Amino acid sequence: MATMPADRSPDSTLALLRAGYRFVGERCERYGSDVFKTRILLAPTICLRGRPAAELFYDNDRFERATAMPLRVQRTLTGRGGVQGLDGPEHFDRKAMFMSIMTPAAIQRLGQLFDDEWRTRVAAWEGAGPVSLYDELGRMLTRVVYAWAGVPLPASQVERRAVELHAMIEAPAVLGPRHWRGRLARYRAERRLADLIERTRVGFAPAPAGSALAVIAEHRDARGNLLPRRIAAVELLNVLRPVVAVDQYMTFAALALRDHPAWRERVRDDDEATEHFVQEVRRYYPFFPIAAARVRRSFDWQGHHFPRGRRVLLDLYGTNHHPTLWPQPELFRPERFAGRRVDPFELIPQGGGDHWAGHRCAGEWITIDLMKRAVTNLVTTMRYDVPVQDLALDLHRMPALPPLGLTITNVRRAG
Ligand code: HEM
Ligand code: MYR
Repeated sequence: MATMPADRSPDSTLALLRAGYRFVGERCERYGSDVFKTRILLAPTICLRGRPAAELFYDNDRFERATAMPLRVQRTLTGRGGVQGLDGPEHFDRKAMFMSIMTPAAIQRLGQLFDDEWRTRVAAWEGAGPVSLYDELGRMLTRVVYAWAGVPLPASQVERRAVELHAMIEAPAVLGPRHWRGRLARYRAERRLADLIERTRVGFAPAPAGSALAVIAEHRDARGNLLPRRIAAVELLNVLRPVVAVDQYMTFAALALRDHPAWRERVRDDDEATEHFVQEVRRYYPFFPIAAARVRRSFDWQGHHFPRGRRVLLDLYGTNHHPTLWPQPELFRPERFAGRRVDPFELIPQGGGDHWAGHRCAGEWITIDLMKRAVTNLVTTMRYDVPVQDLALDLHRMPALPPLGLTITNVRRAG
């Protein structure tokens, strides 16, 4: 058996929170290995990155998810009892519920709502002074996803709901008030949405057929049971929250357009170039850092032993920046996707493997579609300036964003 390189420190939880997106990658480079062991949350943990590692990690015979996600992540970002922590047939059934919402027609409807929203907002931005793109996109996506999902949202509540969903996204990997704001936001949102599920079930809050609210409220498991209403609320939040999180990728796309202005022309009227641009944004910019699982049955891999129950972390960011998969990974080069088959274990910002059989993100197609629309809208519907501001990404912070969320000025309608 080969000796697995080991982090020396008695516990690396704080080092992970401090190092952020580069935690696994830095150590892999130091040890000359894409596998090493460390201690996180006071327990032995194996960290992995790279294509073979991703293929291993998404093998359901070897890994399971129950109890894999740290509680602080469940209490803020994902909730408890939802699809992320299920295994086997239970996972397959719940995941099918999500995938049934993601039809091409439904994705198109969401995209159309977003384009309509964009047109309205550009008119409001014109002549209105500086615009914080990230904040605007957050409110726009909140309006759009609530409407799409069939969840009522009075205009006066949009700002509050956007803040609430952002609080959940910003909380899992920080200590202090920002973490507690995320917990409180989740507690309140789950209570409110559990009530809505109940009212939908008894017919007081009818949901449009095929909407996320209808599908989740009416879903029956293999035994014919409805989901407990609190869990239905967790799953509804698993649609609302991440659609709003796409604001972050859209902001990164706007940042990339500023830094690579030649691409403004290349993506214009060119769907393939837009797709390559969006894929490179998902590869290059930091978002979901790592996925977590536990060893289901002991096994050996590449000469290393993986004991039953061991927590394993797959470095998503590090795999998207792996030098053998992505030549010059630290350069933003959308053309790297020209003629390249997108392999399910190489480009994994939203997880790897199969959408139905495994835990790969249910919203990946929505994400790509919405990002493409944002890029097209940025280059065709308006002109704007990006004033001098601090746009440095802080890879130590999870999630990472430019500190003020990208201010644009002097917006003029075009096209
Ligand atoms: C799972 C990332 C958008 C719904 C995941 C996973 C990642 C991820 C890394 C977990 C993969 C794993 O555990 O192996 C992202 C990112 C997004 C995004 C970076 C960009 C904003 C979305 C959207 C939706 C969505 C738009 C829904 C409309 C889900 C669901 C799961 C999931 C339901 C759980 C899947 C399962 O456990 O089987 N996402 N996601 N996500 N995502 Fe996303
Ligand atoms: C979503 O809302 O599900 C999609 C985007 C969430 C991004 C969150 C980024 C920071 C998460 C750190 C979690 C560490 C997991 C082990």
